[in-house]
Amino acid sequence: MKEDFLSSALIQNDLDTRIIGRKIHYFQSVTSTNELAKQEAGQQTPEGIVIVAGQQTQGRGRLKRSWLTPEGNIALSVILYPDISIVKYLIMMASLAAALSITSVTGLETRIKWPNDVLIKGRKVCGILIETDIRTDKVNYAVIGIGINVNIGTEELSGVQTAATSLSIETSGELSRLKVITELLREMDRLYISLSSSSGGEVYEEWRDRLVTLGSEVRVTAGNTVYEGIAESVDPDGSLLVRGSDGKLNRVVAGDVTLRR
Ligand code: BT5
Repeated sequence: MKEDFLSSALIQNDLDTRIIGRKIHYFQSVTSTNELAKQEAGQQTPEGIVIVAGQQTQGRGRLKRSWLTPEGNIALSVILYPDISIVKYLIMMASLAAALSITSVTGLETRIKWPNDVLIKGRKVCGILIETDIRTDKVNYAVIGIGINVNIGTEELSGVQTAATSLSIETSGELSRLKVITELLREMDRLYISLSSSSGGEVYEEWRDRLVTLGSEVRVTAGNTVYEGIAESVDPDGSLLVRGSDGKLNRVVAGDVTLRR
């Protein structure tokens, strides 16, 4: 299960992307690929460099939560210097690229739970953490971190509180992480180029159509506020619109969703 070999050269040789994956730095194990990418980004490393690891000892989720990355997984972070106008689309681009690439490699149906989880049959298989450094109107950098559970079993996910799965659990067999990585970087490259050359509308629509959240009864925790109701739609800026039982429409910019049905 764990002999699925990876190296910077192997990943690089399989890529025909224009921006994302210009240079690959592969490590067998790191603290957090986002942490390394942020250090590199601060030194003006060229756009599109990707830090990949097969294991993280201090993988991070949002709000200081942890992301479990045992050996056999994929953790990667991409360094970008986008225009401020497309920052809001990065989460859509990343979750869509992850969902599309997983489906293309495995044939499995994937859905997105707002804002950043990729699910297979309702279980989380991929998480995304975007960290940006923005000063007034200038983006110093954006680091897009993606974690995908690939060749790990249920026992390795037993520490996770929420419903989780991996590609090998869902396909009952070992997968090539190289294929998953190259397909993911190809999709990201395609979507990033389309974002830079268009208004982002296509990426928004494709992301919206894959959201499992819409039309469902939800409970959304945003800081100290909890919204309950029907997730009616998402705005092009990524906010979730939740209709409460009092008929009021609440706009949630960031939060955690629990699907109630
Ligand atoms: C996320 O946070 O889902 C973002 C995860 C981002 C991980 C990538 S890996 C590459 C890069 N480097 C990093 O250090 N991070 C990024 P959030 O929505 O806050 O979800 C975190 C929650 O997911 C945890 O509290 C657990 O309940 C659950 N979780 C942790 N590890 C998991 C795993 N391997 N699979 C499924 N769920 C997990």
